[in-house]
Amino acid sequence: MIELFEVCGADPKLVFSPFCWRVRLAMAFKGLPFESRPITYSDKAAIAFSGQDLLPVLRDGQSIVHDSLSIACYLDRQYSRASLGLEGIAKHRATLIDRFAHQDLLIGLFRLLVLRILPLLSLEDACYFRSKHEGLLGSSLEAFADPSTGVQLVESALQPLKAQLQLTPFFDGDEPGAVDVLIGGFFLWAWVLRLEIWENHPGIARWVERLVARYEAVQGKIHRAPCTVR
Ligand SMILES: N[C@@H](CCC(=O)N[C@@H](CS)C(=O)NCC(=O)O)C(=O)O
Repeated sequence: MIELFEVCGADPKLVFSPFCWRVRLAMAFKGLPFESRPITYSDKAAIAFSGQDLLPVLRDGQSIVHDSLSIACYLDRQYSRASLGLEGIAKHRATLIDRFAHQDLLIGLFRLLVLRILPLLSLEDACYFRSKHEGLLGSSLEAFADPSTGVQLVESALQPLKAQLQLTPFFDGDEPGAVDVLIGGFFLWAWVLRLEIWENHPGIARWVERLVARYEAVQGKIHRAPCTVR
């Protein structure tokens, strides 16, 4: 059985990392069952076997893979059914889309979500999360969590996505593929944390509903943060 080591909050059923959601979507689209191994941010011993300290990590028999895009490529190579379309030149294109998605979309969502994440962590994990991110950002999380900049960044990122979804139900056409995985992981992260910033964009809202439906049809109901997290 494929094992997915992924970030959880104090409640191990609540998994909410954008990168872990990419892998969950990839496995659901390919119809691959997996065992979730929820790990807290600071529990580095649990993934020491992977030789690095970030989640997600996939263990499939003797194969150990980290990094969401590398995991999606591994799954496509290893399991040919329901290809995500990551072979050959398509992998390079996916890498470029990944870079674009990190700009406005990821940073904008992170500004809007960061203060929702903190209360979902254990005290020890919240201290680790704060100190790591404040070091990287060079500012307090409260100063970084600037809703107007966050909304502006996300709204700008939504424009090409909206236009594309007027053409096809998924970014990759009639069926979901690598682009839906790469972008969708970020939206599922927000959806699990009850930030539905796309509520005024029906095309995006319907696409998120499709992702959730596809996922839940294979893996069962998604555990979301309590409504009080808003
Ligand atoms: N490029 C990596 C990024 C992975 C990543 O940043 N994971 C975060 C969770 S969202 C993590 O493990 N953080 C733990 C830490 O910062 O110590 C991917 O696509 O998987």
